[in-house]
Amino acid sequence: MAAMASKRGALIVLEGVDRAGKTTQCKKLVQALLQSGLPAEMMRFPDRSTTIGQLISAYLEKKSELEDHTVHLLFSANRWELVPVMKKKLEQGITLVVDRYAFSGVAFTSAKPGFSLDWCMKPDTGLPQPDLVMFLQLNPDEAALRGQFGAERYETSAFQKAVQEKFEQLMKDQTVNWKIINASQNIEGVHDDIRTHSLNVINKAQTMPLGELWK
Ligand code: ADP
Ligand code: 2DT
Repeated sequence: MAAMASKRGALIVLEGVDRAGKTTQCKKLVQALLQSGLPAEMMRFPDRSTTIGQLISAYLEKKSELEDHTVHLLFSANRWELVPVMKKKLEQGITLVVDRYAFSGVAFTSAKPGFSLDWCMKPDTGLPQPDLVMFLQLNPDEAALRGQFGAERYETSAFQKAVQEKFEQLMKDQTVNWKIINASQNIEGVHDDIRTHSLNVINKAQTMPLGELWK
């Protein structure tokens, strides 16, 4: 195949605890980019539409039980199975806006007893490196004002607190381009911050090769 002259899209990830506004902001960002004439698509992990995703979905809905290491590896496999599609879209110049990624994978499993951060990071090592990871920071009291916890697995205040601590550990890693976003602003305020960081990184990514996560 002939070398593509076009510039690649950026890989942009939104992370944060439950109800921080990730889904709301991913949608708004994609809309804003499209309106500026920049090709963009949203993705989310877990992607519950695949065969692996359906196993994960049943587990999260508490319709099935899976051993903790096993489900961790399934979440990771669910990312790896989408890598060919992701790379193709990025090469086509499409910016991907992703609702959760390997950071949720590590934060949630390592919040369980007996799991080290190190072990949890291994299966996702080498995934496409995000050009930008925005962490939507929101304290639990404010999150509570946005609605009750749902009925899915992990949706308890004690577990979410442990997850938040693991995210804080992950954010010390300087090999990842973390930006902390104040998610307690109104929806437009959060969006303005996210859009500014994203436009910046979309520009820079055009001339940089896609990296490998945690490598
Ligand atoms: P997440 O994907 O992080 O769980 P959502 O985007 O689904 O969060 O938002 C959770 C709830 O909070 C939704 O009802 C949404 O409308 C509301 N919400 C999102 N962002 C804000 C905000 N900045 N201020 C107030 N409420 C918000
Ligand atoms: P939502 O579909 O509401 O985002 O919930 N999770 C997610 C993991 O435990 N490991 C992962 O790798 C990922 C991506 C976070 C999904 C739930 O699954 C958790 C909440």
